[in-house]
Amino acid sequence: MKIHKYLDQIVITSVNFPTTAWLQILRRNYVILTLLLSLNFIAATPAMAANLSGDFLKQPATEITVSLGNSANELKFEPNHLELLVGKRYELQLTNPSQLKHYFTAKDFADGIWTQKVQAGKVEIKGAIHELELKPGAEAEWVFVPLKSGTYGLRCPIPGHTEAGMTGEIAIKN
Ligand SMILES: [Cu+2]
Repeated sequence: MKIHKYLDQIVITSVNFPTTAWLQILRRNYVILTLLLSLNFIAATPAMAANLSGDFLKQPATEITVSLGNSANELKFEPNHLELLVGKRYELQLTNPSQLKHYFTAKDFADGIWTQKVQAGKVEIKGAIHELELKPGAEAEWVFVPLKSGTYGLRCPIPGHTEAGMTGEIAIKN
């Protein structure tokens, strides 16, 4: 398990936390990564997911790093095109080396994959994830297996960022 020493707290939105738990989390002043989770869990049934995890967890994950912005604060994903294969296990390392907040938003892509986990600091999140928010200096690791071929759009929806070219494409092939 990778633990980034400067990433020890995250906030999960859209999950029903008791209010007090929320307040405790929000009081931490070094929250640097927010994961926005959707509660629409993936189309795969629990039985499918169990099978998938049994079969797919055995294969080593292919590591891919995508940088959200860069140290020159250019508004782009690097790389901005990913090619993935159905049935392979991937470990997507997301980093934000810029001084700006960015999102990794890939709504349809999230419906075409099975997410094993998203890990940020000491917290692991399970379930379908459509959008990740990375504050400056944040890192997150997304482990998944593509299930459906297709070409999926990627963008950072922060006002002005998509328009400036902070977009990308994720191609899943059979
Ligand atoms: Cu951005």
